[in-house]
Amino acid sequence: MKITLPSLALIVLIAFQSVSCKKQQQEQEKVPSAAPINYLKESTTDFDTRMKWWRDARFGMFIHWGAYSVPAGVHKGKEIEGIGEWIQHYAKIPSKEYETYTKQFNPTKFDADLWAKTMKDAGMKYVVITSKHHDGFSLWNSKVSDYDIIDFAPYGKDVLKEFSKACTNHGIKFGLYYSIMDWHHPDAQYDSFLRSKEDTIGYKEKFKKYIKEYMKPQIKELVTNYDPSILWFDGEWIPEFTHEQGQELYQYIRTLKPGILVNNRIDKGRQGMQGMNKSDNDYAGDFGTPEQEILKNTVNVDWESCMTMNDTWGFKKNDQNWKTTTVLLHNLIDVAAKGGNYLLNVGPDAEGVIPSPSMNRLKEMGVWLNTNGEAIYKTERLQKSYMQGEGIRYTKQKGSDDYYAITLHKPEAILVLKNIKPNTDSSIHILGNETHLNWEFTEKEGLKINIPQDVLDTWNEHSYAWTFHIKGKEL
Ligand code: FHN
Repeated sequence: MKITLPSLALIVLIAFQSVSCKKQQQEQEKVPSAAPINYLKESTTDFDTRMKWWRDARFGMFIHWGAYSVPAGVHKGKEIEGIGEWIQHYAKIPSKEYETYTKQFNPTKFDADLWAKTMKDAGMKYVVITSKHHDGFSLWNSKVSDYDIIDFAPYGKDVLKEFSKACTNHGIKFGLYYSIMDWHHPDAQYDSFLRSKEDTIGYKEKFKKYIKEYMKPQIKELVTNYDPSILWFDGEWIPEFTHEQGQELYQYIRTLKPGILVNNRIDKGRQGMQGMNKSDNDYAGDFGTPEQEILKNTVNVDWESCMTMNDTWGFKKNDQNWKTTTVLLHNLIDVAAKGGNYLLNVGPDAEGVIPSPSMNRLKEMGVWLNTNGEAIYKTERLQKSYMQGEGIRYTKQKGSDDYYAITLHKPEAILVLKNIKPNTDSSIHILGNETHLNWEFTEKEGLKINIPQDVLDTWNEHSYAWTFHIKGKEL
């Protein structure tokens, strides 16, 4: 081919470019990559940004579902004491025998879209579902385990994949529970009832292997394949698991997904069921986790109270001790007024059906929140006092002068509020009722709201609580 001047110039240009590219690449290789971010030392600004959606959400669903839903609290004809997902422990079932339940886990009635719509209609903004509980059975297609819903159980479909998609479709943030304690894996198998506490066979060393070769690969699968907004750890109390391992795991997870939220049970700081971290160390985890209880007072750290609707997390066919909708809503209101989140549990049965008592309560909570949600979502607690006596809670919309006084019982004809001073032009009404309520404020008596009899007469068994909306300031 005859090389003309233009093509010669082109060849020179290409040659020059390739030399400069190589030089630039050599320069870049010399630049040390940025130092890894230490997520344990996150700035307050970055932390607040990451936590914002969760703080605004206030209300989520906990789901305990797995092989334990098959026996449903009864083993060899005997009702077990205690929570249903601990049946292997309380009935002292060896793993091999327990696997007969796992082999029966075939939730043919599982309907991911119905679950997601149920949460949305209930006014729940996020969900945390058990990916693997203490029994070690994985509800997803894990490449590092055959003890999972694809390889071991007859169902053979990835419920987490279906459910995460349905949650996205309904605008529900998707979270995953993962148990550090594992009663099934040969390198773990901690169970205080089934083996002595002494490290008789080198469990501490074996558990390091379990973390490296099993737990971390599983966590990577969960974060990579299901893109959770939350990882909710549990079972951290086992003696083999250490504070250093918890800190390393937190750093590992945040490196996988920097914006993810992780609860405080990733580390060793939790003070039992009270759920908040001891103050004697810098423990990993973004929020405290009171369990089956609500903090007595307000605190300046994030927290989420998780509770059952009856007495068990995992399904028990004979547990009919359901909390009333009134109790459930009053818990939510109390938690929100104290600045916390409420994670309310359902335990679906082995067919994938959420028990109807749970469904009924969720529906009723959703109706109340549909009218009163502005007093719960995106609120903050009052600085001085979140409550007045036992029957009134206060909240405030962030960045506004919109205050809410929530009466947990039918009020009297004159409601006296002590914590808020209305703006002079404030129009006060009950959310869901357009009647303008006459009021007067004096420094001495506080705010007196007159409630006409015809309004009082609308209180009924499904009222649960009335929210008085007041534009003003905190006293
Ligand atoms: O042992 C678990 C229990 O099964 C359940 O998962 C609760 C829910 O937070 N957490 C542990 C008990 O503290």
